[in-house]
Amino acid sequence: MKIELTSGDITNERVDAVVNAANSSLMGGGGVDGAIHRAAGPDLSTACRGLRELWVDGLPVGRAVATPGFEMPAQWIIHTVGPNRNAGETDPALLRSCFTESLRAAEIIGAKSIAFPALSAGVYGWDMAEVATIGLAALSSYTGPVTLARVVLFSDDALDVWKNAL
Ligand code: AR6
Repeated sequence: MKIELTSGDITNERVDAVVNAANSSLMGGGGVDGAIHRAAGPDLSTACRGLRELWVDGLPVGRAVATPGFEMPAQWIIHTVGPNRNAGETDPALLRSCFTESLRAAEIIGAKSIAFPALSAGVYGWDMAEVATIGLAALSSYTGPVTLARVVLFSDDALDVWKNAL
């Protein structure tokens, strides 16, 4: 799988699937989650409410589920819940799981290209360099059918951190 690093707004990405840095409720929030809900339009909330009928207690940390992309350029949105360091969730395996489970979700829906944000590096309080190391380790060890993973950083500083980690 090819790994690309870029900066920008992930909601503009023309890939098969965009990964959302969601929370367990799946009902939206700030950061990437807010931007994705705005860009996808109100049908996304309806779809997420439907998912909550399957995940009545919310989506667990480290798991991933897909919805359509609705009004976004991407065909799919893969919602994953990163560990919240501010709530004491400091296990790197949970963050790695977000990357690997998102790739698994991409396989299930047949997505060949996927865009990731810096999961857990915003509201959830993880250090950007640590997210980059964990994320890139997960992506570079992937051997399945997804052919492109693009990490979309929200600032040039964040992009530099990921470039250094790569
Ligand atoms: N495109 C790309 N990256 C972005 C964008 C964007 N449009 N917006 C923010 N970032 P965060 P988390 C960067 O907080 O830490 C929400 O309320 C941002 O600068 O979106 O996993 C959810 O509902 C940062 O580097 O995700 C959860 O409650 C990175 O994306 C919680 O926040 C991740 O920041 C999840 O927190």
